Amino acid sequence: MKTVFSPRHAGHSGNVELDTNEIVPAYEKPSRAEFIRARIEAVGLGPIVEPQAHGLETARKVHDPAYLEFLESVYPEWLAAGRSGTAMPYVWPTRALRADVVPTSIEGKIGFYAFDAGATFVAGTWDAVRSSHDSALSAASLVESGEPAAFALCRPPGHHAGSNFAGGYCFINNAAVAAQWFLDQGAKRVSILDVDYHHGNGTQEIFYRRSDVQVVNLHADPLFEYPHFLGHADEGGEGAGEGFNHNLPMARGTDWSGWSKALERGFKLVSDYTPDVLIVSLGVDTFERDPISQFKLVSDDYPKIGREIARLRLPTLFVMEGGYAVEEIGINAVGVLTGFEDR
Ligand code: OKP
Ligand code: ZN
Repeated sequence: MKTVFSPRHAGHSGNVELDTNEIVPAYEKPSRAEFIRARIEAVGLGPIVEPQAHGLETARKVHDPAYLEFLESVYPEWLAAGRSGTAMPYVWPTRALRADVVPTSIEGKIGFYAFDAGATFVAGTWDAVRSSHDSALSAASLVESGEPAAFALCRPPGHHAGSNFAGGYCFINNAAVAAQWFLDQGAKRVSILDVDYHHGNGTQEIFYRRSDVQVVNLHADPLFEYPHFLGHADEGGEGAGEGFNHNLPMARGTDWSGWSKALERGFKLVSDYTPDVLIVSLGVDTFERDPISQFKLVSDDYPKIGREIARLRLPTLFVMEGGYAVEEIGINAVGVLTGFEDR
């Protein structure tokens, strides 16, 4: 299968994150994408092409246009306010604060449009975010034009980004924009299967009241794991979206035997929905040696995931999300793709 990948991801680098009680280099770093690219070349998965430039029209249907303008302007405004280095928020409009008035100061705005301190900005962030979004849409076009599958090697990832907030290393929700784009091309139903270790709270929020995009999430139980405040099994959608959101939270230490059972349940939900297209939010932080995660999948499990996904016989767009064990991220992510192609 073809991979769509932009070297412009690398501008989103050198940023730091708040980890428990110290500021550390961000786990979501450029080498992640480079290891995946190198592995694609090593196994000969297929051509790697650069994305076409896309406008933000489709993104504006799943994100608040004011939020997208904020993403573009935040770093210049951060500098103009006399600050330097990584821009990150430190105050959020949570319960009992006003979430309906956008502050004019940069420190107010950056908290207003985020749910955590994990989506941080440096000078090259917006360009990298745009390129990641473009990769998702260009890979979606390949599927739309008849390729059985395509891989959007997106960086930064997207599944924690919601209609008007960043967080968890995510800015634009690449999978959500691709889903909207397929609908705009005439698809009636799109399924998003999110196999990242973390719950895709942004994807869930964006489609929670809609029936045209089914969201199936396999993840660590938010009772013990990030993002902590969404992803429980009783979140089934609302209004027109009722019955179209499915959460399959799992315990700490889950290995293939438990995880694959959840995957089977997810497949049943997807095939009962009879989507026109499947989007896989592909995170490989379920890996046993992932530095920030607590599941126990091994490298041999990833081709099995791909093989199982192929059995759904759906046009499939893979969109890269998380995975932080950089030495193995290529083996594991590309393992899913070669398994899908049964090689
Ligand atoms: C992004 B994706 C702090 C841990 C929180 C945030 C994880 C974001 C994961 N000590 N880190 O879903 O892979
Ligand atoms: Zn993750």
